[in-house]
Amino acid sequence: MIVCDSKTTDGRRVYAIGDIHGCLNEFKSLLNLIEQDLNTHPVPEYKIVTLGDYVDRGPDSRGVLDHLILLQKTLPLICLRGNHDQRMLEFMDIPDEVGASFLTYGGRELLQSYGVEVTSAKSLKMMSQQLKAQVSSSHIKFLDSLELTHQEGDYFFVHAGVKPGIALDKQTPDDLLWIREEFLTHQSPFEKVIVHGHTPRDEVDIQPNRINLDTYCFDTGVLSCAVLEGNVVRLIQTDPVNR
Ligand SMILES: [Mn+2]
Repeated sequence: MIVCDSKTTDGRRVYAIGDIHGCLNEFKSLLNLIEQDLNTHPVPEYKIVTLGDYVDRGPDSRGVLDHLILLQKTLPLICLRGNHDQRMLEFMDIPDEVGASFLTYGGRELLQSYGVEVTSAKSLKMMSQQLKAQVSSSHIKFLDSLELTHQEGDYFFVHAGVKPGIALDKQTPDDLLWIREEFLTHQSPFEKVIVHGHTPRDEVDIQPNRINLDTYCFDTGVLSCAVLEGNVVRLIQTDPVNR
């Protein structure tokens, strides 16, 4: 438990979840831990914010999207957009512009989760068309609906980060989805504490001006959640697995 200067609105708790990347089992385990936490520490109002990158790399991108769509019907869930979620949409529209790097950055596993076979004999365009044929309209609608940012009290939630020196409401989608070093090395305060993922680290990284919740779940099995309430930050994480 860490006590800090930043606060959520009184009586309100936020569970912020890092990059899931197709790890449906870990996501379900984490949701169980959150449910247990809500039972042991009841609160008048709470929200769950997922920080984007639902697809690619891990084994079940399709299952993660199905589960998020289901949960949105019953939980106070806010799903933000990650660069990989955006890439998935782009790959279905403009595969040649996205390029073959799509496959090496986890797209291979994404395609396989939708039953699309990846072989060197197939063009990107062909795989793109086969993916489109398999992806249900509810998944497209979900991906289209993802917001770039969310705010609660003194916290600003976003997938990658923000560009230093630019007001939070003037950031470009490109920076919000992709920024790394310029944001991560920035030491001074931002307008709010930035809660983000995108750049994986061995441990949750809690700095005075930002909190990084991406802990390589697709590789380590550790999916991380920050529980923000009043001026306290707690962590909930799934156990590591051997892959
Ligand atoms: Mn990312």
